[in-house]
Amino acid sequence: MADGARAKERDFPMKNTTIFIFAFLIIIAGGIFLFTKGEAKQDITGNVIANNEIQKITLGIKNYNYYPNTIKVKAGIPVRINLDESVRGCYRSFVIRDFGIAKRLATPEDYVEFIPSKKGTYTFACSMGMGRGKIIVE
Ligand SMILES: [Cu+2]
Repeated sequence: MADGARAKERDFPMKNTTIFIFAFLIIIAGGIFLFTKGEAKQDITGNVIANNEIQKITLGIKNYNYYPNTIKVKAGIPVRINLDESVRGCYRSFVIRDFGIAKRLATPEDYVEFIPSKKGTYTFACSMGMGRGKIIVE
């Protein structure tokens, strides 16, 4: 019986290896999925950091638009916006017309900065207007 089992193993050595590799890849894929999901969550909750010196906002891309696409900031405190690595192409050309901002943010480290002096609702967009959102200054 033991010989029979060993013979079976020898007949299908590739099959076992293939199954192992598949299982391994599925685990890796699952890990990457959870990891990137976790990152996206951080962007949502940790978006605006107002320490009375600067309000930092990181925008990503979701459903072909900036995410979040409505942001709230406090008037009179500088706002710094950068775009994470999910933002590509013309979405990296960032425009806030009301504050005279039009800049290509080539990397996630690049940013635009301005002081939202007046309360109100303003529009931000990419240079072609495909992606757009609102900045509510309170
Ligand atoms: Cu665009």
